[in-house]
Amino acid sequence: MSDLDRTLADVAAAVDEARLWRLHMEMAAFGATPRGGVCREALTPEDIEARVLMAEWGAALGCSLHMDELGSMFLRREGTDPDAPPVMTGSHLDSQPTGGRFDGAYGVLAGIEVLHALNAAGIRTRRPVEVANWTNEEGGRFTPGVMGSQVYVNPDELPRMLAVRDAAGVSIAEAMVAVRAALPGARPRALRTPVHAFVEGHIEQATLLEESGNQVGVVTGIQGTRKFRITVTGEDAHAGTTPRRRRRDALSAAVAMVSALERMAWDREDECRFTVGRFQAFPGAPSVVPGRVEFAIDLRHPDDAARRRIGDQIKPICEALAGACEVSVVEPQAADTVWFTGAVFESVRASAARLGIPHMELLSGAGHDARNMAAICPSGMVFVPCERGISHNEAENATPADLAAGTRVIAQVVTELACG
Ligand code: HGY
Ligand code: MN
Ligand code: MN
Repeated sequence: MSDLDRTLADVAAAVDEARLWRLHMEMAAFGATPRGGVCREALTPEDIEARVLMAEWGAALGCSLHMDELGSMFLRREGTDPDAPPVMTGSHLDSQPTGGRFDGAYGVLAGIEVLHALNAAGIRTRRPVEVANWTNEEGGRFTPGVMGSQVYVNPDELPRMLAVRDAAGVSIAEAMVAVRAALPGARPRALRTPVHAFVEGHIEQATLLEESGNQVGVVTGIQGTRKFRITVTGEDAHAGTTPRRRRRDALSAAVAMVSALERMAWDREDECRFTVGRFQAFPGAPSVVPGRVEFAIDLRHPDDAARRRIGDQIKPICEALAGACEVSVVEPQAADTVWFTGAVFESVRASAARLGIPHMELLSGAGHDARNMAAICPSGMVFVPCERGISHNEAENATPADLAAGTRVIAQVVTELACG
């Protein structure tokens, strides 16, 4: 057995299933909801509490804490070569408003468990190892999502993102004041600081692993996405006195748009993912004809041409059905399908095989920070099953054994690439 093989065996053996589960349960306390999920939206007090706990865990493990201008955090374990770009793992601690205990948190906590395992096995890597917590992956409070990693690789987007405001009118720049105050020991991290490789652990959020009896997913890529924000503007009017012929009813027009768009996006293969996840009528009073409707479209498809064809029809269909109203269609975010190839993908696949863990290759339907990191370094993902594929739902669940199996793979990938 070579020295590296022995080191990889040691770090995987040092992953502690019970400790990893405890990390999850401690983290899940922040933003815990009565139905067993979490509401820990980006830069809220609950998110800040989670960040402080992550920083405390990192300090106890001998790591330094770094933070960039959008609040993404990096726990850094030094290697023998401090100038070498780090091998990075991690994900996000923010959640959807009715999120689960594992979406995002798993990737961060698996990274922290890797730090424990490296320390327990007494392994010195050449490259530094870093565990990331990317700001605002979910995009519920501040849109768009996957924001922290997007700004990290595209620093010129920082001013636009700092100015993004939530529904209460609070900007990210304003919310960041409390984050910095809570993490005074964080050292500044320049955006787009070089990274040698990035591997992200995540629950699958679908059922392929569970249905096939596999414990680890070797992720081949992330399907492309287009996000739209539609505003329909009519005129508030009295529900009792305004005849139909004089109405500029924004709700009636918006409902016709959504129905027509759903028909347009319907595909026999059930590959297209067309979602209207937010639909708000204003002023929202029962006896007022709505003068304004805002709704969001989340369009995803693995085939770039199909997504382009479907997405390009959205604006014309909305305009054709606006009637007496005006309609605006903006597209704040779009990303093509990204394919994971190269060192990280190969290392994930080799590690699952080496550890004898039942595994399969699969494409991610969900978006992740690894999509953005693939623009600056070899990137990849390790999936673990979640119960019945349920996610973005408080009932989200996973098993300690599956979480640990994925973490053993992440530990070997990080160690192999950091020793190289
Ligand atoms: O929406 C997504 O794909 C991710 O879970 N935020
Ligand atoms: Mn996620
Ligand atoms: Mn999510």
